[in-house]
Amino acid sequence: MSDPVDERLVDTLRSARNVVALTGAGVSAESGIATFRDDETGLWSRFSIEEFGSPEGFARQPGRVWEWYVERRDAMLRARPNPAHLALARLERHVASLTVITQNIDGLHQRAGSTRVLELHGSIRTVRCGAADHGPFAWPEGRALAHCPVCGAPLRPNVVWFGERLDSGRIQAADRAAQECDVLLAIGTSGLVAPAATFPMTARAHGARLVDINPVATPLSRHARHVLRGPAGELLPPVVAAAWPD
Ligand code: BV8
Repeated sequence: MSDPVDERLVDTLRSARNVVALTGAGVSAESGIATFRDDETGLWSRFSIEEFGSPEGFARQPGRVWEWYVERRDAMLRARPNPAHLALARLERHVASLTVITQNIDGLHQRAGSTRVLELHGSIRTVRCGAADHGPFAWPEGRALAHCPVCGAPLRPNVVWFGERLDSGRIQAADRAAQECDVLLAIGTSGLVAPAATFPMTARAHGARLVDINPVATPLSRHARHVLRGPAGELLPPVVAAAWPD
């Protein structure tokens, strides 16, 4: 017998016009994709951020970083959207606007049917030159480190590493969506990485209600009006279904 849904949250969603979902690695956990900071299973508890999450690490060992992304890309291509991704795509059909601001590179929101997705940290779909502004290019065939067709430098995944600037257009669009929304759902993010972690506070500052969906509390939790403490794939779908039983 599942727990009764939170009627206050259902009312908040039903009366919302513009919604933002800020998602992190946790929204894809139930699709079998590793998060970064979960104990034991998190990527950063098994791999060094400096080696695999920074341009310096790539410059030192392009082949090892490339191989790490090829493994992660294989897992992402095998993965399927889970009920949390699908619940957001369903929610989009019932509100004036839903903007998904995601830190994830796996493309699962789009595969679930979400149409307005801002990929703050890039995407596993393409690669770009590791030395100059060449690209983006489609991911090359094979698994070996590939090289830029323009200048021959090692290719890199088209993602944003620590210390790298995010795309300014995406940041501005995310900031605007956070300022204009009535509700911001923070789903599966530890809320530790900037500038992504700033958007819930921007939304709150402009009067939005914050919803925290995560098995554990994060720095965002104390600002939340509603909390779903558990897996997003289990807790979000019943709330969306209760708001719009179509
Ligand atoms: C920039 C690449 C500026 C893609 C990643 C000191 C203080 C504050 C900030 C900084 C600082 N020093 C440096 C900074 C800035 C830095 C930063 O924020 N560092 C932090 C760590 C302190 N940020 C940057 O460098 C950014 N760039 O600021 O540029 C600039 C300006 C001018 C000129 C140059 C530069 C770039 C940040 C992007 C880094 N890229 N990845 C990839 O390979 O995937 S980081 C990585 O972290 C991913 O993108 C990931 O998405 C992101 C955040 O993590 P989460 O998504 O939240 O994932 P995490 O595992 O942490 O948490 C998962 C959560 O899910 C957990 O809470 C868990 O409980 C929950 N969960 C688990 N299962 C479920 C679940 N929830 C729901 N359901 C479940 N089933």
